[in-house]
Amino acid sequence: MPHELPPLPYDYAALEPHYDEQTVRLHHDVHHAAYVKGLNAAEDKLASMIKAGDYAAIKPVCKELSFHGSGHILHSIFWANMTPGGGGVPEGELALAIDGAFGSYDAFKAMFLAAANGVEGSGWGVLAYRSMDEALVVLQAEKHENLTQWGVQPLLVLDVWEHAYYLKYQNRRPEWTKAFMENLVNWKNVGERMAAAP
Ligand code: MN3
Repeated sequence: MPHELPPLPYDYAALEPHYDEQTVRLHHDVHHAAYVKGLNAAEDKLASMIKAGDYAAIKPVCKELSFHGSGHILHSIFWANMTPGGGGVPEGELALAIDGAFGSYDAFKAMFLAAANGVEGSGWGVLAYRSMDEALVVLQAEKHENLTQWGVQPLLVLDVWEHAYYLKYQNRRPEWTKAFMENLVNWKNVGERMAAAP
């Protein structure tokens, strides 16, 4: 089954003024769509290789699978991680887990923003749940797939590719990441992801 671009869970302009309509439209309809297309193309190539029994092109196809597949997964989480009127602080089990892992929400927020702001080039700030030791971890992702750990479930992902913020925030990445944390995060969605994490 080919992968499909998930519809936005809100209108294009719903995250204004913190996330502008033009960027959301381009980011979802063009950039995210390209990762879906790239993932489908990579899977088509895999199917052709299996059919032909010829794996000479396996290396670039594995790279495309990793890059486009991770891009599709992270963007799908990213849209759901935001909501109009979002921000504030987490509640319930998620709040307890964050306090347990990082000491306090403020300490987590400072670390998450530092990680996102410090990504070298294009990438993501990521809060993930690691089932091996039931831990919350903050990670940076370069591109979509580099610097991760095996076996973690992304809960909160913050896109810091320039395509995610440049039209509105230009080179001021920390303004974008602060606006995301303080005005856009859907903590209910993040908590549901933790509860559902294997
Ligand atoms: Mn993006």
